Amino acid sequence: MTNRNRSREMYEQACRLLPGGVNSPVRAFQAVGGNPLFIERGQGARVYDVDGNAYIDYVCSWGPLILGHAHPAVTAGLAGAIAGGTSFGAPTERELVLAGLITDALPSVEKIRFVNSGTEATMSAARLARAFTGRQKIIKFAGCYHGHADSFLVQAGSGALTLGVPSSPGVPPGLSSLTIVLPYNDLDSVREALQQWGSEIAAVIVEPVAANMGVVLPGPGFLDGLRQLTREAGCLLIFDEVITGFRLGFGGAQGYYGITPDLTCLGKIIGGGLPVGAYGGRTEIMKLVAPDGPVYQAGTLSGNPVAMEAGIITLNLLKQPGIYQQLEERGEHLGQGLAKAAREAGIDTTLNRVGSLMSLFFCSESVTDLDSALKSNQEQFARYFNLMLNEGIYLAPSQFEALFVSLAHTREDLDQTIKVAGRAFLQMREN
Ligand code: KE4
Repeated sequence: MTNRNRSREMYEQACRLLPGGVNSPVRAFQAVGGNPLFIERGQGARVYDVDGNAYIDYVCSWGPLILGHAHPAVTAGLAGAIAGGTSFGAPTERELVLAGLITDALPSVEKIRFVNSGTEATMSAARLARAFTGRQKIIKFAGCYHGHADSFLVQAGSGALTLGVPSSPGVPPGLSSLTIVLPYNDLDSVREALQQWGSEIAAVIVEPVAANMGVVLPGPGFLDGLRQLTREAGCLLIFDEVITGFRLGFGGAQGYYGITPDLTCLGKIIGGGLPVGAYGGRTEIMKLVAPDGPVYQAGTLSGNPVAMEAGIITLNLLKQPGIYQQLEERGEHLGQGLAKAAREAGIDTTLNRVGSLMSLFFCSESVTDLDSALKSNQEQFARYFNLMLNEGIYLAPSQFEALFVSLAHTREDLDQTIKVAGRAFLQMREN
């Protein structure tokens, strides 16, 4: 058993100062038991906890660290940026550079606004869609997470087509009733909802590859169908690409699947590990955003030059030829290895993967929506998580999160991970 005494001591102190001892709930290990690790530093594919233990890291800060930790170009670039000051509350050239990289990569994004998180991006996109259409209702999908803005902390009401109810205290029922929650991959439910509420729907927001119920891929025709149905209904299609943006390819999920959304929300990778979010779309819509137009949205640190620098360096490296082929090869090797190891140990698993983004569910059926994801054996996942952690493999501490592979993960790292997983599955079979 690895020594984690300092993490434990720090967590006890943290719990006196921070709700749940963390600054974001999923970090608290509540789904897998035990105390969270306190991380001292990261380097490449590894993180090191305050007790000096090393782990091959597949959380990658929940997606941003696609280059791995402390990439030399990023740390050098940040040192240079910081030397000139950290924030001015005024336009800087770095905002133009990152905006140019993103708008060149995503043709559907003619104009973009930087914010500080994915939550701000989706919250602002929803406000903008409501202003542009003059409508109030939003359709989202069960199991998709779009950050913690009130309009999205909503769960399906009694029936799929009923109006949403708050999924958190503090969210006004009056607001949540403007959100309709439908099953992911269920185009018929979208068709019915648009028939029932079409003239009131401002937007449909979707994770083009869902990654917050575990990874769930869009079924054949799902995204195309959303594009067509929203166009017919006169509402906007919002792609929440906070995770998929620059993860699936340099053109994001919209490039990978060939769909043109009306608005795109970004985060994570575009900040290279620093706090950056963004929303964007065609000029016809974005021109409504203040100060061009009347839709208010603002932020003290929006477009922060140091954060911009991290994003610029990261995207410039991702733009190099062959990068996404390398990520695909790594993802395929790891995914196939994990699935094979589970199969050989007689443990039922389902692997959902696209590129370097994947989830291993502990169930035998396919996972295509939240209901099927919830059939996964969460106790088995918790046992798997801890067996892996004790052998130096750091996975996301929840069945309903994703596994991220970075460019820093070597073949040896992946093979070591597969070997440890094989031992874990055998132990799971024994008891
Ligand atoms: P942030 O506000 O956390 O930057 O982004 C919210 C968000 C929006 N859209 C999607 C598709 C997202 O996945 C997220 C945030 N992702 C979670 C991980 N599943 C962040 C981890 C956390 O909440 O601590």
